[in-house]
Amino acid sequence: MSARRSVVVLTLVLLGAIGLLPAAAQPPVIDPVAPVRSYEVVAEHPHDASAFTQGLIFSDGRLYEGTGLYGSSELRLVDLESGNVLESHALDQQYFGEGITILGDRIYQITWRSGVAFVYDLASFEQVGMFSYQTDGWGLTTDGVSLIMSDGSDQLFFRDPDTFEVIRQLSVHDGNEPIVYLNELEYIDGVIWANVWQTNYVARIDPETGRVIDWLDLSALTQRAAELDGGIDVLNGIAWNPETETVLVTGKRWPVLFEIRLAGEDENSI
Ligand SMILES: [Ca+2]
Repeated sequence: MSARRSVVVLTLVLLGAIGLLPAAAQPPVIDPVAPVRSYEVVAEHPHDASAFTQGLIFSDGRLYEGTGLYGSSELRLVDLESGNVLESHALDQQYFGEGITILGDRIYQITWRSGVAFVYDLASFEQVGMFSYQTDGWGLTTDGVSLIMSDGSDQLFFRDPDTFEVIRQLSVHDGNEPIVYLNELEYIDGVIWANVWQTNYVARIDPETGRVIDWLDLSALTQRAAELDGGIDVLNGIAWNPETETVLVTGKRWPVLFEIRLAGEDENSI
């Protein structure tokens, strides 16, 4: 090894050691301890294949989507049947949009690395508030009382919707194994659903203990989306439709949004 190359290697090692380099680009390997639940696909809906989906929520018969990337991050109202964008609010290009959720007449949207959460009026998409926080922002949902946020680690943060203060923190684990890269979230009938970034797995998490109750392996959906469009990115986006008791799932740049239902037992029981 030349002296110059040694310096480069040493520099990279030092940068890696102090956390300035991204973690190895290997997707996390999920080796489920908890059972893997089966599901059925109820319907396929069109989805904007240019949308870098980061947040998804269905409320009062309406589908809302948060998209990411610098310069193309938006909050959207989307027509489920056609996939058309009905309304949108663009974020300033310095913000990379992430998870969204609705509580009362407010929509909350977090950002990836800006430490900023936006609050909008649900009906008008007009910004009515703003909060700051210290971590990355990845996914967001609500149990109807607190906001629940992921930051790419194994931690979920329960936050006061009026102040954004952390009320409680939850360590997510399957058996004894911490589950990192928790991404898009959805609170469904007392269970937190979470995409695990760069995998096809969705963890269903007990909000009291952080234990993974069971898993969904959505590889078949990713495969189907890839058949329709070779340019897709990862699975991301979970929304609950309480009227049909179905779950809407999609991914970043997926041309399709799937409507699924847990199979094998009543989805209200865990
Ligand atoms: Ca969601």
